[in-house]
Amino acid sequence: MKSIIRAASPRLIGIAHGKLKGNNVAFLINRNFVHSYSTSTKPLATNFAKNMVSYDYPEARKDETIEEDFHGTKVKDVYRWLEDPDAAETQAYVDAQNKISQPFLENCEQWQKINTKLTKLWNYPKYGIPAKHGDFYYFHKNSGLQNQSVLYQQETLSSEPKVFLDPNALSADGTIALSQTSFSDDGKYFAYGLSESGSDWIKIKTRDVATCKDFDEVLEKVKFSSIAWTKDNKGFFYGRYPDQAGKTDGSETQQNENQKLYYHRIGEPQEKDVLCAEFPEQPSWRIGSGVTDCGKYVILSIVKDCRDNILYYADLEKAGEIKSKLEIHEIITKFESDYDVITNTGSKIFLRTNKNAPNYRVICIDLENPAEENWTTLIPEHEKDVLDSVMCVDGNKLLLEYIRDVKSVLQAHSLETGELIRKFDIDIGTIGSISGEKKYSEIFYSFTSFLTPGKIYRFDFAKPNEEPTLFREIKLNLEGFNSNDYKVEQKFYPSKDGTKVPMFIIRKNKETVEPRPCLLYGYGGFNISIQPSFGIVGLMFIDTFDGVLAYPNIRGGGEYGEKWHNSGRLLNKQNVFDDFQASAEYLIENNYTSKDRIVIQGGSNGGLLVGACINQRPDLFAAAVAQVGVMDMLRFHKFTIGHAWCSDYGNPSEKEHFDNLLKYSPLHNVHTPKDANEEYPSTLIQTADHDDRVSPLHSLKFAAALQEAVKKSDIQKKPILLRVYSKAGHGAGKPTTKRIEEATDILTFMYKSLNVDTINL
Ligand code: X99
Repeated sequence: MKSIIRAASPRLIGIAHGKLKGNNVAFLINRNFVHSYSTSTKPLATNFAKNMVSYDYPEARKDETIEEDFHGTKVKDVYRWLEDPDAAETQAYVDAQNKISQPFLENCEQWQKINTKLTKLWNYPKYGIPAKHGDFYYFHKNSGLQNQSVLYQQETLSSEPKVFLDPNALSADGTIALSQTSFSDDGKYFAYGLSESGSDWIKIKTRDVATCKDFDEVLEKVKFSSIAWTKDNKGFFYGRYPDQAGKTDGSETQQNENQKLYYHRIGEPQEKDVLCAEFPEQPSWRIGSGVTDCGKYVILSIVKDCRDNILYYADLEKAGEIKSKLEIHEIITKFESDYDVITNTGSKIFLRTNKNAPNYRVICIDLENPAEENWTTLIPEHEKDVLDSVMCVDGNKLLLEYIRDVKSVLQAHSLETGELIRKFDIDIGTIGSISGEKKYSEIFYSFTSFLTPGKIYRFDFAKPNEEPTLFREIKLNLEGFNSNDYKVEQKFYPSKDGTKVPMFIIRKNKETVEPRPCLLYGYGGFNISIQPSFGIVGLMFIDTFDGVLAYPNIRGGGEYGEKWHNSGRLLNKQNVFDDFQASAEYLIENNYTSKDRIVIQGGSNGGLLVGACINQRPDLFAAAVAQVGVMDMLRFHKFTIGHAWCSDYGNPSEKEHFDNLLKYSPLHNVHTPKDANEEYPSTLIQTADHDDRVSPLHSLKFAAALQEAVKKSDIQKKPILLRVYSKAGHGAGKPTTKRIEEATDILTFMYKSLNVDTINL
C-alpha cells in the first residue's frame, strides 16, 4: 500500500526480486481500479438493498463436453470458451454483462454526486520524493487530476523545476503510462518504460538528458524486467521475451516463458542488443540484474515463481566490451530463500536474506568463497520485527526499514560493524519510499498513514547532529479535512484457530461505537504487507456513509515475516479466508458494524479472497467487490505469468494441491442458495480487457457460474454484476479519469448494496 510517492523506485541497485514492490503490487497501491466512460441512460432503482428486483443475466452457453481428469477426479469446465478473449461469443458476452452492470452503477443521481465529490477531493497536488541523478534532482508530481504524473527536473532543491517527461502528452486519454525509469550512473542518459492500457508489457525508450531528446530505438517485448546500467554509462541490461504469435498488447493470454537477458547500447537498434544470459531448459525463469555500486560485477537474480531466488555473477571488468554471453558464476544455487543484493566492498557482497532467518537478516558473502559455511551475519534477524528493505547510503551506512506490528521503523547501521548508528523518529504509519545512494550522504524518505496524505523528509548523513527536516508536505485542497475528526485503532483479534491477527479500524472520532457501514479490505498472500496508507476513497466512505474502514493483516502477507506468509499459502491457504471471516465476526461482535452493512473488497489475490469468502460465508457480508481476481484455481497456471503463483497456490498437477485448490477455488464452489443464509451478497466482479497479470477470463467464468447458480434460486435477490473495463489492466499506470470513474462505481455500488442510513453528499 505505497502511494504515488513510491512512483520512482530509486531504492536498490536494480535487483528487487526478493520482495516485489512498486508496480508489481499496483493493485494494492490503488485500491480502486477504474474503467472507461459510460454512456448508458436507463433509470434505476435508488437503493438496491431496499428495492429488490430480479435480473435478466446474459445466457452463458454451457459446453458439457469439456471435462478434465485430475488425479482421478473428473472436473467439467463448461465455460472454457470464455477463455478466448478474441472470440466473437466472448466479446458479445462481455458487452451483454456491461449492459447490465453499467446502468445499474451509473444511472442514478448518487453516481453523479459521488463522482463530483470524489473529483473534488482527489484534486490536490501529489509529489514523489526527489532523487539525484548526475547534475539534477528529479521528482514525480501530479497537479491533482492529471491522468499521469509528470517527471520534473531541477538543478537544486529550490530552483524552478522543469518538465522532463510528461506522459500526458503521449496519449489523449492518459492510457500511456511511465512505468519504469532508470538513469545512467553519470545522469547523462535516461531509459524509461512505457506501458499501454494497463498492460505489463513495456516499451523501453532512451533519452539524452542534456538535450531532452529521445534516441531512435524502441525496445519491445519487455516485461518483468530490471534496467541495470553499466557504470561506463554506455548501456544497460534488461529482460526480454521471445516473439509470440498473435498480439502482444496485454489482451492475449499466452504464457510468459523463456525470458532472456540482453545488453542494450544507447543509440543502437534493438536488433543489435547482445544476448547475455538464457536458460532454455528453464522456461519459467525470470532474470533480474543489477550492476554493483563499484561497477565491477553484474549480479543476476533469478526467480521462477513469487518467492526465493538464486544468484549468479559475472565479472564485467574481465569481460571487457560486452559482445556475447556473459561468463556467469554461481553464488546461490537453490531456490529456498530470498536474497536481495544491497551493496558490495570488493568481492564481499552484502545481502538481505531470510535464509535461516524468517524475519530476514543482513549477511555477507565473499564471491571468491561463496560456500554457505563462509557466510557471515552483519545484522542478525530481529526476534519480532521484519527487516523489509535495506539500502546502502553515504559510503558506509545501511538504511534499514523494519515492519513492527505492521508499522514502519527506520534506522541506520554501520556497513562495517552492523552497529546501530541512529534511529529515525517515524510516526505510526508507513515509509512509502526512500531515495539515496552509496555515493551521496543525502537521503529522502516519504511517510504516509491513514490520515497523512504524505510527508517527505530530507536527512544528510554529513550533518549527523541535525534532525531530518520536513522537506515537503502533501496536503488536501479542502479546508474541511481535519485529521482530528477521525480515529485510527489497531486491534488484535482471534482467528478461527486462535491466532491473533492485527487489524486497523478507521472511523469518525466519536466516543461511542455503534454499528455503521463497514468496508473490510483484505489481500492475504505473496508475502505482501498491507501497511497504513492514505486513500481518498476510504475517507470518502467514512465521510459519506459515516462508515468504518477495516484492514485486517491476515495470514499469507509478510507482516510477521516468512512464518506469516507460510501459514497462509499452499495447504494453509484456508487460514487466509478464516482470518478474513473472523475479522468480520469481530467487527460485528464489537458493535462496529452489522451483517447487513459489511462490504468486503479485494483485488488480484484479494479478489480470490473475496470470491472464496462469498462462497464460504455468504451470510456474513451484505456486499462484495472482487477486483481482477484469480477465480479458476485449476487453470490459473496456464495463462501469462500465472505459473509463477504456484509458490502460493500450489500446482494443480500435484494431487495434494489439486485436492486443496478444489476445496476453495471460487469457480468450483458456487452454490444455488436454498435458504436465506445461503443468499450471495450483492456482488460486483470487476476486470479489464488488458489485464495480462490476471487474465479477465477468471472473472468472466466466475460471473457466468455465479449467475447460472443464482438464476435457479428463489432466495437470491441481490445482484451479481460483472463489469469489464476497456483500455485498462491490472491497476498499474491507470489514468486518473479511469481511477475516479471506477471508484465512483464502487462507492455507488456500496451505497446501493448496504443498509446506508446516512448519506453526506
Ligand atoms: C507477480 O506475478 C509478479 C510478476 N512480476 C515478476 C513482476 O515476476 O511484476 C517480476 C520480475 C521483475 C520485475 C517485475 C516483475 N506477482 C507479484 C503476483 C503477486 C506478487 C501477482 O501479481 F508476488 F506480489 N499475482 C496476481 C499473484 C496472484 C494474482
